[in-house]
Amino acid sequence: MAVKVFGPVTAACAQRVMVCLIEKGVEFEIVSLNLEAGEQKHPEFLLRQPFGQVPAIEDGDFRLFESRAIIRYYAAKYADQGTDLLGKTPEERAMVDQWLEVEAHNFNDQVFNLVFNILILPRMGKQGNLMVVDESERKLEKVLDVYEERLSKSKYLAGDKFTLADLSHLPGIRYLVEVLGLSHLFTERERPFGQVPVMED
Ligand SMILES: N[C@@H](CCC(=O)N[C@@H](CS)C(=O)NCC(=O)O)C(=O)O
Repeated sequence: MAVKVFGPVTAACAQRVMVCLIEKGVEFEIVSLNLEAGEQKHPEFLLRQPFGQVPAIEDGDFRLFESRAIIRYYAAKYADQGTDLLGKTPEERAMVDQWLEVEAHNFNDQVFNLVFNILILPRMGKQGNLMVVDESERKLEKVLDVYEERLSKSKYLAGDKFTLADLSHLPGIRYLVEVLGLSHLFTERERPFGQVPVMED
């Protein structure tokens, strides 16, 4: 039975889950929610995700929310299928976890501020805060400095193989480059983080 992924295909957090399922060769179907209409806050969806956000998955009787918990689950459940996204030894796995945490707390926070102020607020007829945009871009540059240093020593973030750590960045990078037009954040760097494929729509 195909895994159900709740969330519009355009939502970055849902894309994190979809790209992982694609890498693992797991069949899935999208149950699309209209976020602008607030469907994620409807009582029946709150039973799946009590904070009223996407994504959530349903896999037979099993339900899970939080995109990074979901990708860790599928990388472990299908460890021997598709791309190995976790690493084999405890040390390799710990490196993947380390860079996944960096993505969640250092990278994603700034991407969220940029998307919110440049895209979402104007869509709601409100003005984005340019000071927050400037500050977030500066903070993001510093995170990317760390990545650039790291990528001068290893091919991918967690080592010499593409893992969940890289995969988890793909939706955010796509938003920065394709939606917000901030490709200079990457292209002006010596190592533009460009060994990682950017997900197609
Ligand atoms: N930590 C959560 C964050 C989920 C999240 O922020 N989802 C956004 C879409 S990317 C959402 O549902 N936004 C609508 C809302 O918050 O009402 C995860 O990674 O699953």
